[in-house]
Amino acid sequence: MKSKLGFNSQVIHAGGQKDQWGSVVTPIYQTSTFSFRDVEHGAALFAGEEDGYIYSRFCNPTIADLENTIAEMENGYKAIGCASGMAAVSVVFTACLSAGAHVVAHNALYGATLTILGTIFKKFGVESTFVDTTVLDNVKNAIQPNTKLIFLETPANPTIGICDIQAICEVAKQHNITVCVDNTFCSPYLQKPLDLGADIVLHSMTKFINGHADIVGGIVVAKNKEEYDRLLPSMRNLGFNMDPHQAFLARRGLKTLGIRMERAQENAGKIAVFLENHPKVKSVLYPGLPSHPQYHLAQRQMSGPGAMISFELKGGFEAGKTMMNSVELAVLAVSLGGIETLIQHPASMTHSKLSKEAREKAGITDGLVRLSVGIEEMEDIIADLEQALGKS
Ligand code: LCS
Repeated sequence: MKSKLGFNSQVIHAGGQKDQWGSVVTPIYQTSTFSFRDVEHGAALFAGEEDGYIYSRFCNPTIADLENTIAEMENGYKAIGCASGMAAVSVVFTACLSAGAHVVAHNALYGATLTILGTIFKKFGVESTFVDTTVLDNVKNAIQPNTKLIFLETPANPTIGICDIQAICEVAKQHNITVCVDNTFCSPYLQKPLDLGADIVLHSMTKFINGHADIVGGIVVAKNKEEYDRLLPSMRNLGFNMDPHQAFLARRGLKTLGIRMERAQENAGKIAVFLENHPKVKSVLYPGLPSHPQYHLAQRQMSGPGAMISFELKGGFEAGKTMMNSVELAVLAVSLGGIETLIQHPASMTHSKLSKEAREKAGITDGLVRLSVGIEEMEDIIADLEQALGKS
């Protein structure tokens, strides 16, 4: 029955941990450890011969509820809850890479993902090639005999570039390369990378999945048992685990993902058109606009264009700065995917740790402004942007 349910029914009823009281909502199991009935029971749990909980760094019923739900929403085998989106990224990198390995990654990933590949993982002997993975030939040309991982973000942060997941996975399979897709901008409501051939999908749950800007969290979903068994020890042994309270809030936020995304997306579609027609705006990047470079791919690959917009003003950075300082309803803050509209400047904020050259190569110009559209009244968001643009 459950597999036939629509998204909003599934996201509410999936997962769950039955307890002796019949709690409708999985409670917060605020415990670091779980008692064993006897030595034999403890040994059986450690040997994996019996299901159960041992220690909250390994797993916990509240976290398991969230993991099981997201694995189901992504059509994956199992999921691994993590302390943050960056912990999820780190689980993937530490599990899939070792000294001498090579990564092909999109050149417009979230700033910290680019930074750790270029610094921390480089220090441990991992080489990375950053290319515009929205062009399939760039991916093909970047592959080396030691390439172990292709890492994509689609739509990418903050250029909203869209990669052809299916085509890239077909190329990767020919070379026995793992493909991981950071699905943060879409959430499983709009895109299911595992169905398109990816091996691993991850999210910063800080964004759309939780949706209320009150936690930081991440999750990795494996397509099969083999992939899960490869990923799990990184989370457990390196201590990238979630906290049960954080998992509870993420699970609660997840229940309304579909209706939040529908509303934010509806707002974003109208705001993108408003921006594109505004005389002070030079360009708008939004997958729902026919002017988006991968508009047709977005229509094929995603079930909707989402709620993230990037744009540039004709007056460049100075005009964008005045605009961001003038908004009254929208909040000048990093992060995204919450119920409130957020505006930020990637070159000086989320992507400031990259060199100017790396930013320019990736299309992150100094004038680019990123808008995460919330679920407020669309007219109020537009009125706010209108008055702020009037000052810029
Ligand atoms: N992946 C993507 C696509 C992200 O946008 C972020 C964070 C992460 C991973 C890391 O997730 P976290 O550890 O923060 O949960 N993106 C941010 C942004 O654009 N502004 O602030 C954080």
